[in-house]
Amino acid sequence: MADVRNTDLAEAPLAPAHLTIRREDYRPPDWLVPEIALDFDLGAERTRVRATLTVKKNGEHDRPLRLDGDEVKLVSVKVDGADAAYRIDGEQLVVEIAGDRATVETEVEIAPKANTKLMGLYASGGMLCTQCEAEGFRRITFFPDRPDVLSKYRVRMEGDARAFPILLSNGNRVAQGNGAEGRHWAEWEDPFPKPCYLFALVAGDLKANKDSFTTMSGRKVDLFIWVREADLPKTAHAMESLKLSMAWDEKVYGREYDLDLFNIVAVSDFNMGAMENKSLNIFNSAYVLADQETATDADFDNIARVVAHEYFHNWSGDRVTCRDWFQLSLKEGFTVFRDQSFGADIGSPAVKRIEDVRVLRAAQFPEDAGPLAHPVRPDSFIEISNFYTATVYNKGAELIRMMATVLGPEKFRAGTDIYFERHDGEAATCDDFVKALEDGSGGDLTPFKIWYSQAGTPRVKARLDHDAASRTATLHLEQSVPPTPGQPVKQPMPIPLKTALIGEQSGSEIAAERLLILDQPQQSFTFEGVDETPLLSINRNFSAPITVSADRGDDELERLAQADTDPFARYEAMQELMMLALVAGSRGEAMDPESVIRAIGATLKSNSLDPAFKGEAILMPSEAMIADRMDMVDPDAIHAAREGLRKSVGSALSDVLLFAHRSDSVSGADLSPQAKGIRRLRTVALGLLSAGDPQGAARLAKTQFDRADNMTDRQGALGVLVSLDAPERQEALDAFYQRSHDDALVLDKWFGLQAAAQRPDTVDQVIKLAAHRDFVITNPNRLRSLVGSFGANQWAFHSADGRGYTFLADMIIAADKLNPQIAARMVPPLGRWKRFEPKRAAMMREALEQIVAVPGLSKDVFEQVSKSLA
Ligand code: 0A1
Ligand code: ZN
Repeated sequence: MADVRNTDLAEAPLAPAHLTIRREDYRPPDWLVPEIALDFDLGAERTRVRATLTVKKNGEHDRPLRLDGDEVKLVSVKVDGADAAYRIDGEQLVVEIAGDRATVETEVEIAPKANTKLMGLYASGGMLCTQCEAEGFRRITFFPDRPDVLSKYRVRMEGDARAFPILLSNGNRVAQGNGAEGRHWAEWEDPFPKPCYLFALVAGDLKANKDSFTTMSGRKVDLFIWVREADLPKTAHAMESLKLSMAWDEKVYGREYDLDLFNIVAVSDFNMGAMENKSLNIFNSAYVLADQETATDADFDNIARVVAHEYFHNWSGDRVTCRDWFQLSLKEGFTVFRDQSFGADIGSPAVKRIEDVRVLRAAQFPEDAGPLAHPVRPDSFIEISNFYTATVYNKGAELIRMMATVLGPEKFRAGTDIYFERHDGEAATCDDFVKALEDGSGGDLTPFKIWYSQAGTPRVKARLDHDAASRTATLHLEQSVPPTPGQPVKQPMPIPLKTALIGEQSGSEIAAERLLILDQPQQSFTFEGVDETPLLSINRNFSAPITVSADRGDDELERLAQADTDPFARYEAMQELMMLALVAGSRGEAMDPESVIRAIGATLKSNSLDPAFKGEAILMPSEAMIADRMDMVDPDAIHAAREGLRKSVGSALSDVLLFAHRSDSVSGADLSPQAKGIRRLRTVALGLLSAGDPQGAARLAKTQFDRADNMTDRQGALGVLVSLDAPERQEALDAFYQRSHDDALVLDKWFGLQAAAQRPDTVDQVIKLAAHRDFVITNPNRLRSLVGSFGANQWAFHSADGRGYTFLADMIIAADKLNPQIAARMVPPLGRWKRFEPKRAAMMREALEQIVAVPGLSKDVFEQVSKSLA
């Protein structure tokens, strides 16, 4: 890992003790650890860990061995079997080694049950499990905790056979046996050298859904999904997703699984979605467990996505890992791109692209426009956990997608083949990845590297001039990249824009799609043979992660919403049409809803569009997305404008909306894209109906709720009801609670839906819910479902009296004492204060100041809050 220095005062004015780590300070490790043997004496209260490290000097130097530790109690240190001289320097154990090689043995004690950070070895629902990425291994034993130290692991664990009948680690089980007094043990060996962040151990009373997969070279792989016995029936979808993923990676990337065993374990307390530990993936139970009664279609899709993501990491992450944490997007951006492509291949590519872009716009664009903006490959950090961001993951995926678009599928595949072969067993960099793509394709990708280093979302202005006399149309493009923290001046970037022209009358493609590369501040492109008035279809399929302002009026957008030959561009025209009205309304200007009403009506009535697409296209941009278009955000004005437009649409189109809501009844067991699309459209239609006729819609929603044979319809109905003032609201909430209060994942939905309600009293409800007996602050899913959903509910969170801010600040302070990583993830809604009207801005700032004044604040929260105040 890079050297550490005192925090630069200019960057973080309030930094007392927290250190900034810089990419430019990277140095290779002084000592390598080719082998490690771990011996665990397991107990929830106390676990003893003996580690035997074979260490080897790396290069010529006389520096001691430095091992990282965090909250581990040191019992003893030996070098080559003898008591050794050592010292503790901060959190490191420093051992002088005489020669070039040695065997270093340490013994430590850790306390899994007291580990509320959920990093390292911790207890969850009676089982013990680990989470080591990014720097959790140092909470288990002393070790050079950095991703470029790769070791072969041999792990022995022993514990009570009744409490922990199942003992798992990475690789293969090589021995097991019974010990004294009801204890038993197992030994595991992983033949693949790996960085310590990929180490995993699980001990608990678990049962497996067992299956197998035969790889392309004919090897049979045993597959296990480990859960509590009662949850076994909910593992079928995860297992199917796993087998599909294994086959897909063989077919699309030529990547075969490399061991005879693959384990997935579900745990209910987990900081993130899941973790790709070599052959022992550990999952947040939310991304494993699903059945028709408890999971929505979106939950099923998310399970497939996360199972695929973790599985794909076996190559993009485990076999080829990262040299240092600044290279995180090397594995994450690429793996997200891979899981997105998988999702497109197993469902509808157009709808999948729309969903992925919606996530990017909702999560990454605001990040890139705010105080926490950072490049895909960051230059510095205080706490690496804060950099598992939408920028590193989703913008990183867009960057890979742009390079894949420019190269085309065959050349891209030739490049990834070289990447995997060249760097197998290594810790690589983002530059290595680009070089492999270049060597595989023969192309020059140097210009695209700026996407790794320059933060901020590029803006492109587009103007199309048609000259009927010369039958040409000229597209004038201009790009700019806004300043971001630490990057006041920006360079032009290469922006691949898939572009076509659509005939205003004919509605057909009058100039076929071209891939334009905008790489200058200003550039023009000419289309020949343009006889008809052309309409501009630009950034088709969202070929670049940018914003476009194309100066297209309502008529043009309405026409494109019906006629564009690219489904994404068609969706985009629809969204832009709504956005124009919403922005005008939010500014207090007159809002003419007629073109929106006509366009939504035409979309709903179209015979050629599938229901899933319709559901996406008519979904109104969120209040947060409208806010992104405003110079100064007034949440009340935005809310009023959006509700106003929803009401106009809901009233004017009640017939077609009722038809979309009523029609095509499908079985809840049917998970085909068609059935999912019908359910999606049904609830989107219900939402619009509720704006036009709240009482009538409350009755419809209650009927949908009562009759639902699946969670999608039930949650969809409740999601509409929670924002209404009708007796059906409370009835449905109570009924939902009754059905679900012993199912944690379903109860999360109950909390989340109420926190997302569009009501003036949501802030009061949320404060009450935080005192509810089922609210558990130590469980990340529950905390996210209440506090995360509330922070994303713009109108409620920004309640004019500032109580939303005080509530969030109190929650962050309370959560920080238990789980800093999760607490830090709740900071961003407060951080956007500069964009809000002055009264709210002042209160948001005050809330941030209140947090940063807390003594003993974690570096996780400190980093996010101090950067937000800067
Ligand atoms: N590598 C995982 C994400 C992950 C990162 C940190 C964690 O620590 C709590 C857990 C998971 C992934 O991309 O899926
Ligand atoms: Zn990942």
